[in-house]
Amino acid sequence: MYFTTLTTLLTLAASALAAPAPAPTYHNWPGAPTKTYTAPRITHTVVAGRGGQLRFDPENVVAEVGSIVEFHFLPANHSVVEAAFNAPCRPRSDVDPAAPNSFFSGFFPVTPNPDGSLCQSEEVFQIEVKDDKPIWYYCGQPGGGGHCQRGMVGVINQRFDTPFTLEKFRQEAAKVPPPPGLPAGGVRGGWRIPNPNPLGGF
Ligand SMILES: *[C@@H]1O[C@H](CO)[C@@H](O)[C@H](O)[C@H]1NC(C)=O
Ligand SMILES: [Cu+2]
Repeated sequence: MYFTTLTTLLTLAASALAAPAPAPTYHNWPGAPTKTYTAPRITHTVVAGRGGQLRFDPENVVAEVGSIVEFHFLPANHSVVEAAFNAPCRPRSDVDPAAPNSFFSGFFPVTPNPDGSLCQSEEVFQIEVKDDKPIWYYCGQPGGGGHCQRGMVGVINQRFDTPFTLEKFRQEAAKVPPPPGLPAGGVRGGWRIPNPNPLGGF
């Protein structure tokens, strides 16, 4: 009896030790479904507004399928919106029926520290790279003539052997009459989560 109980306890203890750590749970914006990743992901960080400039940095990311691209936001009030290459400064969902859920991060109003130094948004926006096709995006801030029109655009997995270049995308963006289009329906197509590294310097 004693022996059986001991064996059972040891078996239970062993299985508890062997159990995989629970997958981290990422919460979306309020009311959105919770996403649980089933495997660890490589995360690529992109910073919007580094140095106070209307730029994403890096604006050209190479990311494997299944990895995460995480957007961090510095002052002023930036966003990230998915676009189609041939229609910059517009939500991709406006022009591509195959992408009704193209991503939009919402806006991230961030004010500089009292001493004027830059600080990060309290939240970040993550998207998952679902295939190896290029992902084009822009900042949807219409203020100041439109951040997209002023060159705040970027790409994930540009194909360097094609004419579809970031430079071309930026040139065409400059010709789009402001304001840039914003997706109806608010934040979507990704996860807006607490900033995992709010004190990280950028
Ligand atoms: C941020 O920009 C958006 C879009 O222009 C605007 O609706 C929102 O009021 C701005 N937020 C702040 C705090 O300025
Ligand atoms: Cu912007």
